[in-house]
Amino acid sequence: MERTFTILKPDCVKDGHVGKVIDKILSSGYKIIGMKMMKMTRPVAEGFYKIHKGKLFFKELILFMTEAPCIVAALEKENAVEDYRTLMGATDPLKAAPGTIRKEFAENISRNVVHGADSPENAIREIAYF
Ligand code: 3AN
Repeated sequence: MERTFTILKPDCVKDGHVGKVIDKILSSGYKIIGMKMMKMTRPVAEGFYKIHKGKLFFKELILFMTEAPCIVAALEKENAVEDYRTLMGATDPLKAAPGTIRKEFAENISRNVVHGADSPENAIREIAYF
């Protein structure tokens, strides 16, 4: 059994999409191993996204991730990481496939509702970080 890590981002919480997104996660076969609501501080957000430090969108990304509470969660199922990337859809919701979380709920590439780990190794690291 594999684990992945997700964040229901501040736009997801503020815009009232949490229930529908969790419903999609559960109906896709995930078991929720752990979940908490938190408001990220700037150091926590910067640490989490440190691979993007120096990119043009970094400052905007940190402001966004700290603007309101989010929900962090560890999810479990077979092939959890890859299947969750599929369930989220492309980073840019305009390019996301029909039926994906981002296609249904995301406004744009900066405010895209969910994060999902991109490898099993990063999933373990990200779960430990939170
Ligand atoms: P994903 O979340 O699909 O793995 P990453 O890891 O490339 O995408 O980017 C992390 C986050 O940074 C995205 N979820 C999005 O909020 C933001 N982001 C990525 N690329 C851009 C961009 N070109 N412009 C603005 N924000 C971006």
